[in-house]
Amino acid sequence: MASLFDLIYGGSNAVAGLVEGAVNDAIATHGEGKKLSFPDTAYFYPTIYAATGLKVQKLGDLVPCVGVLKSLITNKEELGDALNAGLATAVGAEILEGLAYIDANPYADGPGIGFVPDSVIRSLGVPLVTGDIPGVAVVIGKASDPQDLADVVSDYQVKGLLTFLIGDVIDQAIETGVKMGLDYRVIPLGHGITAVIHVVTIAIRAALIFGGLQPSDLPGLLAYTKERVPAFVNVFGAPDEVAVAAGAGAIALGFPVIADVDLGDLQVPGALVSVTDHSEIVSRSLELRNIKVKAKAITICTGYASAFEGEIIRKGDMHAEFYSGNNPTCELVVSCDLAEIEGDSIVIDGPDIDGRREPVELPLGVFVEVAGAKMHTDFEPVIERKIHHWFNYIGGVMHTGQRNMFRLRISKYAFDKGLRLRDLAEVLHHEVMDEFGTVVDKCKVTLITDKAKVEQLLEAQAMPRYRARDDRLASMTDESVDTFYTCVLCQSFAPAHACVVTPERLGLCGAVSWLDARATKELTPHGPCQPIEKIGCMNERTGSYTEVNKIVKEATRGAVERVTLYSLIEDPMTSCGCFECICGIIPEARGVEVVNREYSGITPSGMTFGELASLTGGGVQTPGFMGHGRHFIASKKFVSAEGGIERIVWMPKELKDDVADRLNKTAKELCGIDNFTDMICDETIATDSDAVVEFLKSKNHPALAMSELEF
Ligand code: SF4
Ligand code: NI
Ligand code: CU1
Repeated sequence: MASLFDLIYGGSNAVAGLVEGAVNDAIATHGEGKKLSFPDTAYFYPTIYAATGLKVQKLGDLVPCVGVLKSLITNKEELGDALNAGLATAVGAEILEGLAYIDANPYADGPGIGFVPDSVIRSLGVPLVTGDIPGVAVVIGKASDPQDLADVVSDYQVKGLLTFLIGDVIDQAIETGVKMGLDYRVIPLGHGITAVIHVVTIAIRAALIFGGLQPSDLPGLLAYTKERVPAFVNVFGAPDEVAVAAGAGAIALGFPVIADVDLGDLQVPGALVSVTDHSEIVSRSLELRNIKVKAKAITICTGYASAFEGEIIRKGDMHAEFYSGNNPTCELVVSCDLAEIEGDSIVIDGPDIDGRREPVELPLGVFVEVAGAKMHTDFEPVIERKIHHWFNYIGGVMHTGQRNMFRLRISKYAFDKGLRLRDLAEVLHHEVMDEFGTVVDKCKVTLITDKAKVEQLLEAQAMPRYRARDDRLASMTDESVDTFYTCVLCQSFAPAHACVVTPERLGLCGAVSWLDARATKELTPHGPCQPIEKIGCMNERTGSYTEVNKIVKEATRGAVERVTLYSLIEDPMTSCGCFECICGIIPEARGVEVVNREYSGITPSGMTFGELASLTGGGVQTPGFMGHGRHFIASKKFVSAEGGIERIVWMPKELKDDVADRLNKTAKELCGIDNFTDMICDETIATDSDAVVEFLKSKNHPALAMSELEF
């Protein structure tokens, strides 16, 4: 048998030869000046950029890269050298895949999706830090038995892992009915082994996006992927030498490789391991990468897992629907005294979904009573908002919306398997006690499908409480509280970042409001959210406090010394990378543009969201650019140090429409402007800054009359 070195060098030299030939051919065909890029990224050829700082933008830029690649392959029989040859193979794969993108998207016909855009990586930030996605599995090759492959992938799916498929396993997964797509956390990349680079660049871009890694810091890059990206590789079938060389690249990044063939003494403990029994692959893989999966200790006949959250149930597939458009509905969590909660902890009041003609349409009142010494009415909406997620985790159940406006569907499949309303109630009861056990001592879940009773609940209890909560939220200002909170949840991949969460400024991911932060502190006293006493105000306009600075400095271990709450220019808040929006100045318009992650086009600053976003992140402060949550846009504190919302001159249309009601209300209150969003430009009007200014003039936009934005 060939030695591991023979295989790695055989594979890496073969790839180097292929790359050199392909680059020369491409230059002969297209010329050195031919432009090159992967779609929707600000990081060029990410592996090459991160490792060397070289920005590949045209074919000629690849010539020195080929040189670097060849110099990495020493053919020396040392582990370190062999791992470098593995990295060279990754660089080679990146170039070969990149060349395939010349003129057209080679993955346009699917099923593999090829290169993954930056925006998807940003969206994965929060689920990765919360442990909602506990790890990343890369599955390569062809399994001897497709069903074994399906079992492994489904097991990862149920455990919430994100799985990438490369090679024939894609067809095997399709054939065995594995549900695929980002929503299902199973992503086919491509058939060729070089497609593995599309998961490698995710890990590498995570280091650039979240880790604050500087390009050309190769040791820093390798330390980041090893310590902070919980990925591993499963190889099915005997790998050829190119696959082994690629595997060496994975090992260099810190990702263990688990093969299902007996590698004998080719094995490297902890890094390259044989597991020939397919039923042990999942557990051994998780163990090798030290991935802990939060067990969902509740059994539901159709399965219960966060990976089912994105499941869509179409009209034709549904057995029953509870929809606010057709019937009275509401979801309500109320806190009460322990003594007030009586009788069974689960009650179904009204008809279930049996014995009726499909589709069953019913009213639904979801009424959850909670009691506990440490319970606070402010935690009610925090718990209530989780109902959406908990229902969605149930296989065969889809939930959208909240409060008195929602749609809940139960599929035919789930009904046939035996799923009934009682199961839904059990899930809520279990999760409330499990997740909120620190504040909830007793819980009762009542699902009501009797029309008159739901109407009664809606009118007498739900609507008044929703209104009271909204009033409380609206009255909650930064002035009205004496405590702010930090959130450092994202430090697991952005170690230098801390968010400061205030009533009027939620965390930049959009998922952590001041109430959430307060509840988190209560639920996990030593957890990610810690109080900041509101003392030591140095500048009211910028929102600068000695205490905020002190706590942020501690929380970032000295990385960030000063942040303001309300300024875009003076010590703006840092970003981890998973911001919903980014705000950046447009000097010629004396204003700012606000761009959401989903918008992929160009903006008046001349940059895309991805390019704007690459200016900040990893805990770095970049005056003039700042990440923030969607909800912050309509806040009276939005860049208030620079003049507030009147500075907003451009937003993508979708974002503008989404925030219009609230933003217009704020504009009316603060500056007496009616329909402010009509003055704000969007991509359907103009993206060129001169044309934007013309539009603003025609609308008499207030920003034009404001002072210049200087920094
Ligand atoms: Fe991460 Fe900030 Fe959101 Fe916390 S609030 S999860 S630190 S982005
Ligand atoms: Ni979610
Ligand atoms: Cu984050």
